[in-house]
Parts: sequence; C-alpha cells; structure tokens
Amino acid sequence: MPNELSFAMLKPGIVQRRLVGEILARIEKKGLDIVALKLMEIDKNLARTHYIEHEGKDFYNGLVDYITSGPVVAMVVSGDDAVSLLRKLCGATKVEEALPGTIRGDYADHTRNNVIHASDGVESAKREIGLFFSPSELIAWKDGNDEWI
Ligand code: 3AN
Repeated sequence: MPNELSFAMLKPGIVQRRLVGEILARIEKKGLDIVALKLMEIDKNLARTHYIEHEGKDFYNGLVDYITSGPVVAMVVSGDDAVSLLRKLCGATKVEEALPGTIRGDYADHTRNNVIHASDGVESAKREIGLFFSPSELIAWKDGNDEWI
C-alpha cells in the first residue's frame, strides 16, 4: 500500500456546529496521521480555484458562497492509501447516497453543504495541499503506534 498525503477541509457548518473535534477524532481513530492543521477563512479566489473543476455548474456559485461563509479547518493527512481511506470515511458526495457511519452520512443533510472535502486522487491532493499550505507547515512525526495499526 502506498504511503500517501491527502487534503481535507471541514466546511463552515462543522465549525459552526462545534463538530470539529468529533470529525478529527474519526480521522485520527482510523489511524491516519494529521501532519498539518489550521483554522482559516478562505477568500473567494481560493475557493474558486479549489473548486475550479466545477466552474460553470449550477451549484458552483452557491458552493463558493458556502465555503467562504465562515472559517474552515484545513488539514493534510498521511498514511497508507490515505486518499481512498479518507474518501471512504467521508462517504458519498450526494447526501441521499452517503451511508450511516460515514461523516457525510451522519452529519450532512444537503449535498451542497456536505460538511467535508477530501481529495479524490493523489494528484488532486498534491494540488490542493499546495493551495492551502506551504511546505514548511507540513510536519512529519514519528508514530510510536506504527507496529499496531
Ligand atoms: P466530492 O466533494 O465528493 O469530491 P465533487 O467534487 O463532485 O464531490 O463536488 C464538490 C462539492 O460540490 C461537494 N462536496 C458538494 O459540496 C458540492 N456539490 C457536488 N455536487 C453537487 C450537487 N449536485 N448539488 C449541490 N452541490 C454539489
């Protein structure tokens, strides 16, 4: 299994609803290493660039408005198959398809506000990490539990 980096962002509703700790706990309990983490307000330019693949879609402006409506928690996680593991923890994009037990299945009731973003591939992770973090903000740390998980 390849060791990968992935980018995740807890959207404004998670901060507003005081759920940051619960979501971080799920990511940590899975065994992924958080190697960068920050609370930040993102401006429209960054939001538009981040979601550039959706430019022109009917939900694009609403998505940009939502994501810039309050602080988000951006992070980089590291681990074996981190990209797909994180996507599985998040659940399906459409809330009606997101299964109970997943983050979106448990916490989201509208697709546009589906509470968390996670990179959909290694290349997009690299691009998104570069948008939100400088290299010096990533901290590789030695995991003493490596033998157990
Ligand atoms: P994912 O976030 O699961 O990778 P994408 O990249 O297709 O899914 O969509 C990016 C974001 O755009 C979603 N997280 C969601 O907030 C929003 N979105 C996607 N599809 C729709 C839709 N049909 N209606 C409203 N918002 C959507």
